[in-house]
Amino acid sequence: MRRSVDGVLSTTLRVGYAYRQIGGVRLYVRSYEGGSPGPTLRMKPGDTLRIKLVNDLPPNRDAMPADMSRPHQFNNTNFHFHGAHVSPSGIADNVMRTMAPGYTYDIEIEVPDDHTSGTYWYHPHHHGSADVQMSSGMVGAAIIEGDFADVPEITEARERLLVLSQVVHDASGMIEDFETLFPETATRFLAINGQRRPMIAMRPGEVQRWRILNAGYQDDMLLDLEKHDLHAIAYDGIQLGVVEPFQQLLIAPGQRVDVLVKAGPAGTYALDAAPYDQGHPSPTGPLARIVVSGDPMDMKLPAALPPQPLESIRDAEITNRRTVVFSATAPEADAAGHWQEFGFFIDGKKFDPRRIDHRVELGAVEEWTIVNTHEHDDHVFHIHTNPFEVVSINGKPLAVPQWRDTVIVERKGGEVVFRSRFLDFTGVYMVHCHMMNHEEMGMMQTVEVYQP
Ligand SMILES: [Cu+2]
Repeated sequence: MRRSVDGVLSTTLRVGYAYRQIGGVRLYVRSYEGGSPGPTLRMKPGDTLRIKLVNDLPPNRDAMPADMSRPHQFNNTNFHFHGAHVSPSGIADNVMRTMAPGYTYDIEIEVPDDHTSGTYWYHPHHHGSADVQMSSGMVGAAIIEGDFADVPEITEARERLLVLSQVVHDASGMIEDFETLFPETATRFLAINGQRRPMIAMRPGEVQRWRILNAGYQDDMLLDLEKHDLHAIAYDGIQLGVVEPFQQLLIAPGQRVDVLVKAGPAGTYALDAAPYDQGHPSPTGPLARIVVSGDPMDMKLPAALPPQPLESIRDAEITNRRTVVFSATAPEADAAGHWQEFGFFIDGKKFDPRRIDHRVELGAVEEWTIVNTHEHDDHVFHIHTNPFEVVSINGKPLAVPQWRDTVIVERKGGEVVFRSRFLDFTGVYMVHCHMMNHEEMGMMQTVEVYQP
């Protein structure tokens, strides 16, 4: 864990190959600081994040392809602070930077004083290599502290961080070819914090707060904790205004959910990824075992939460509307197809970093409709820099609109409508599918926010 001191979180992140032992398998993959996940960054609103990123990977062996959306040059990297409302320009959260092997780069990100507090994360975002690097475990949590300060049932709860990942590797325990990642059956097993099926200890009646991050490179997970509800208190780092209890909770890649768990009687309970159909079967299997034992505690779930921190966007605020269409082409035998037979598009086009797809005035308040015309797969919409308020899904208005930075858009014409304020920062940033196989193959656009 790396913490801010006197308003500055100063750290090195070394990117290099490392051996890892996980679930009885020996991997040799790209990593942050030799581990997976990378170090957890903890800061407060108003802090400055100052990172020296040392790219110790070997030189790239391949030349740039003519088609940018063929995965390539796996040893280039950069840094993205997912979900943060920070500058996308210069040496801040700028995913257009190339951090080449053999060089060291400074990153400096100022977190605004009024930033929402919650569970965020970081990962590489270089087009061509991000998927290979994230599936190798180059992911980490970034926690902005200070939420629920007036809710003792939450501040007194023991906190745990659960970084979910899909572990994937070739016969040599490496990821050096896109074919290791692409078939929809590619995942070998699921892990939490780089461990296969770890134990989580609780006492009977204890309430714990779990910060859950789906850092898997590709798929949804339907979380199921045997005989226990998961009580959601925040999505994507943004506090909810009411506790939402779930028997099963779906989390897409890129999303976070903070939950309270109140342990039942002594015993061992399974935390699993349960079957779910996202167009292909989501990966299933054991995630952790919860061992409840010891002296009982009488901890309570909060009866109420304070109002959520972001003001709902009124109809009268909207200055513009636009529609964004996710689509794909697939071979007839979808699941068995080779990746080169697929195409992934937004508004009918593959990603081109030289093209600006959306120009938005600074201060605009927009309503976007995201449509997924792909027959085979749900997709996962994510936009950088500003969170959005989901107001309807598949034509049905939400009773309580939901602030998010990442949302599932269902296949066969699924539709999500959200509103967003484009505040504080100009620059170019990304809209993309957070299923990294899709992003890497072109399901990404640029947004330029400009000062009128
Ligand atoms: Cu997708």
